[in-house]
Amino acid sequence: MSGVPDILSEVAPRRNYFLGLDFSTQQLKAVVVDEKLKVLHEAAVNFDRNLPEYRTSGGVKKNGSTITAPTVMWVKALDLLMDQLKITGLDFQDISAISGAGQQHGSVYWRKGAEKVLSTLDPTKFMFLQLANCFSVQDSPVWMDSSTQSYCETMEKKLGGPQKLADLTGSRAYERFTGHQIAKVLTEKAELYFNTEMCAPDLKEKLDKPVVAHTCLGPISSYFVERYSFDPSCQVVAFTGDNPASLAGMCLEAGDIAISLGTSDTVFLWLSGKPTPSLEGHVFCNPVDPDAYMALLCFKNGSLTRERIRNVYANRSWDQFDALLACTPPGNHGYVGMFFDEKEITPKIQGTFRFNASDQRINAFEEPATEVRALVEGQLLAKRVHAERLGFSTGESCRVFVTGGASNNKSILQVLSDVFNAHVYTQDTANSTCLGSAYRAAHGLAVKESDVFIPFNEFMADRRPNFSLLCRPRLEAAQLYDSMAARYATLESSVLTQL
Ligand code: XUL
Repeated sequence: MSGVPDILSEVAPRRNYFLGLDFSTQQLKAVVVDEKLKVLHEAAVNFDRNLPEYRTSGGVKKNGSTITAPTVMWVKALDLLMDQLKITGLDFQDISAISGAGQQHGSVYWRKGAEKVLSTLDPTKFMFLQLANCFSVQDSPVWMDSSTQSYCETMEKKLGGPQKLADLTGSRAYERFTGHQIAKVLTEKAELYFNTEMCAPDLKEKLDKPVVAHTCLGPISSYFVERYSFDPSCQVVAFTGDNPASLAGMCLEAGDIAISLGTSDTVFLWLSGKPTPSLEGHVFCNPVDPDAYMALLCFKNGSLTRERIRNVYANRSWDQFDALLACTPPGNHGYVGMFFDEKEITPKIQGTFRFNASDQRINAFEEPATEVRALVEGQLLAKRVHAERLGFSTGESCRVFVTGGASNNKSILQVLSDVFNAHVYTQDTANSTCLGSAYRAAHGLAVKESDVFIPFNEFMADRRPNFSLLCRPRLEAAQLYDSMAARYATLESSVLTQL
């Protein structure tokens, strides 16, 4: 009827948005993207700053080599994050699918009866209040923990040695991996283990079948529908680890290498074909392609060590840190440093090791600038040396993609470009883990709706974020780092053999 407003046609149509979550060590982040995968909303909850009642430092609690985080803190962070997203103006009804990622290897121990509580959550109340008593172990071991060495040795022995274990699982035994953490709970706190709902015996029956990474697991729970007005059909795509999500967020192609400069520094590659796990690094499932894998190297001493050296030698200022780096030449007059504040993962060493130009170990460098350059060069040479052992070759045709907190520090990136003799790129949005989660949500839903697998890079082709060239390698410096990489490898082996 003309002249009479049609109320129904004025109701805004549901948009096709995707939500990505990232439970990192220090904060919980969210990003919402539209159909073209452009970022619309972002939110973050920092554990130390926004949840001081849990008394974490850098999101964790340290007690010697035992490093944990209060499990319920993560739940409270999710409660706060959802409220923050609402304040940004997001209409949750527009979200078609969600996926997410988390720091890898952190384990959550659900107390007996938790499943029932989870399935009957009251949408008028915060989740953290309802789940407060649902964890048999209150503090979750996280990836920084290195307290399980004896359990690692036992497992390697039982399964026929480290290489056998790597052949079976993609990695030799590492302290932070969940199996050893669970074995520690069983041995040292048996009553907590037996009060946990989802653990052995009969584990196989208790767990759902593993699924390929892009699977839609089902619609979002009624708690979120009723509390935040999600559409009941909103799909949840299987979550993954932070590094795999970052691989998706950077849309890596064969031959590229990604370097994430964050709490931990990680180096990762897309692996096609049959993987050959070795005693160094890890082979993980690929987060977007069921026929491929990814290789990963994890360096525990990343940004926290850079920040410590900045605080001590550069007056807590990145500008001063950069100035000190700039006033020393590539090669640092032959001085080399290795700074492993925490027990390192690649390789397994702790301590600080400084060398002069004659490869002699010294206690200190004379100048703060020498310390700063030794740190930056040492960290980046280690990445090159260990990536080459995984089969990676440097060279002008290779592209290095950087992400993570330090990826906007131009002076560190120039050293990276020279050490790898490669062009260094970054994406317009540095937040690749969160973004990768949102992309995985969109991709997972697209595959479900089309009923055939769509290769991820094809799906992303006209949607991937722009990336820009940050640094070009400088010929002279790159040549110098070729020989320095070999020298660094020899010095590292000498440190390891002296342990
Ligand atoms: C990888 C690893 C770290 C964490 C950081 O194996 O332990 O990169 O995932 O959150």
